[in-house]
Amino acid sequence: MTENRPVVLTIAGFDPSSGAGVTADIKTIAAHGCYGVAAITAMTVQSTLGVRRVEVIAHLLKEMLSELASDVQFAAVHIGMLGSGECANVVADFLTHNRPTNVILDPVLRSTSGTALLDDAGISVLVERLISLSAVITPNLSEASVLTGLPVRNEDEMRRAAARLHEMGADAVVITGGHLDQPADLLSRNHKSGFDQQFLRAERIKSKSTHGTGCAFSSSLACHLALGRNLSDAASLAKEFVREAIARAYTVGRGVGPINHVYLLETK
Ligand code: PXL
Repeated sequence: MTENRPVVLTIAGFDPSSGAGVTADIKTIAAHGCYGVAAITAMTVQSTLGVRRVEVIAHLLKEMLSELASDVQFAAVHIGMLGSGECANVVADFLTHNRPTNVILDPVLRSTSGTALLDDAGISVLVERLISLSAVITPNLSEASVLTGLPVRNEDEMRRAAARLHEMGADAVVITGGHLDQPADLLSRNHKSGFDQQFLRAERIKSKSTHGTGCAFSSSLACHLALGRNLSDAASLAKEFVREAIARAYTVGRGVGPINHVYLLETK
């Protein structure tokens, strides 16, 4: 007997340490019982000690996306590191022509170590095209600030930034506030009757294994939507997934290590 599983596409960069990027996303997607396919935007040279170099590979991205789209139906699409304005436009064209459902945009701008992962032209494409082509966008505090031009340092400012992102075309926004003194994510939705905003709260876990938490949150969210859950449940479950993946991490490398993306598959 054949069984169908939701196919989740991730469009992102390659991180050789597999804490972030497409290889990390594929682990997350598999752990959620979905089938992961990937299109790569850029190669990075990095380890747990930091990002050394980034090389964008836009010329193959368009072909990878159209080959996959000609073959499989995506239950969700996750967008992570885009690298350049050229890649961002390729992705925007792909979304415009194929109109996939459950598009989750994680507007990755910098690595934890501070390396730029998107150029200024790419930021313009996020603002002018990709935000309004996505079902949910998942900026962290500094990404929300760059996209809106507003300060985003506390819960009130998160509410204001989310409202601005709705005005800029975002249907739903999760601003991840893991770096706040009291960590809290804001889920904000734009309904005809107005904005609906709720904070998702959890205690911070002290850990050296936090590389890739943003990618894991947005990929997990994509999977839960692909599996048919509503956005509010999907956001809570994705938050829980990241929390457990941090709590169940083990040491890899000498720097900021990866979370344990596959803890759901481990019995012990
Ligand atoms: O965490 C952001 C991120 C996303 N994608 C890739 C990365 C990083 C951070 O290093 O390398 C490929």
